[in-house]
Amino acid sequence: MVDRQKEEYREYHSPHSGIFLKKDRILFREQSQYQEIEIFENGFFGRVLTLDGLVMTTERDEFIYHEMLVHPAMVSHPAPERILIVGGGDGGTAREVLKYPVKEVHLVEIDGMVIEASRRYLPTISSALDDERLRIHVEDATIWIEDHRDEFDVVIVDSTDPIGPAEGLIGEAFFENVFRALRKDGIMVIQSESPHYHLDTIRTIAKRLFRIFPVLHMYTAPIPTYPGGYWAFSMVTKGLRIEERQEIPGGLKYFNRSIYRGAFALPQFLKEKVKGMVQEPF
Ligand code: AG3
Repeated sequence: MVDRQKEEYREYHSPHSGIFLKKDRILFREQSQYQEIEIFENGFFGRVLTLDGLVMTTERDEFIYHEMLVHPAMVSHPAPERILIVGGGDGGTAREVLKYPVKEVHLVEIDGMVIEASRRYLPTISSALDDERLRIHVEDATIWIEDHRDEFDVVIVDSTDPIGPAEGLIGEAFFENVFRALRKDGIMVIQSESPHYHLDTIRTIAKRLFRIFPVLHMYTAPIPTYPGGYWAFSMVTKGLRIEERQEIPGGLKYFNRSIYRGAFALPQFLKEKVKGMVQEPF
């Protein structure tokens, strides 16, 4: 049955297609200095966070994105102690990182209102934002990182689509600064958009990373509410070979050893697009 009473949320992924979600209840809607932030309730996906009308995360499927953004890099590092999260104001990435015995996590989010709204309306996602190992900096990460050299074991870029405020986060200057901010065995991972809708963006990200980092891997995961329901992640190192070096935390809902070994296997159309740049680690 069609429920015409409720406002419908639509996100266009192309001029011809997209996703719709019923807004059962709007909990938060505010224009920040950077973007429009909205959190609404949906009968299937639970609470949904959108930024400028794009789905960032939902209570039902956020575990796939956040686990897949964090765990492949964390388990691959020989001793992940100092971690940098770029973006990630909802706290989901920090929650996953803090499942490891890390010493210090820095979260650099440009928009403080995303953090405040998530603390208030997305408690299961933002649950770790008060952990004493976490330091939050409400700043532009592209500038913040310039003063940090040889400091981090893992850098995780949990950004919005690379248009508007997040554009600089796929820039070569930023990637160079990340290279310098990483310690010897350092790993960076960056969410890299949809193989179905953003294949050219994926190639651009790969090209820029490949110019700077000697090792580039890519992996994918199915995320129902993102464009195409299918998402890419790029992972780079300064030469470190990827292998399982940390124990996988208990209680995860998506990531496990088989996913770790299988996720880097790319479908042919994506593999061809990043040929000569991306290697499969296993
Ligand atoms: N960051 C990636 C979301 C991109 C979704 N894009 C879109 N809906 N067009 C999510 C941040 C969650 N911590």
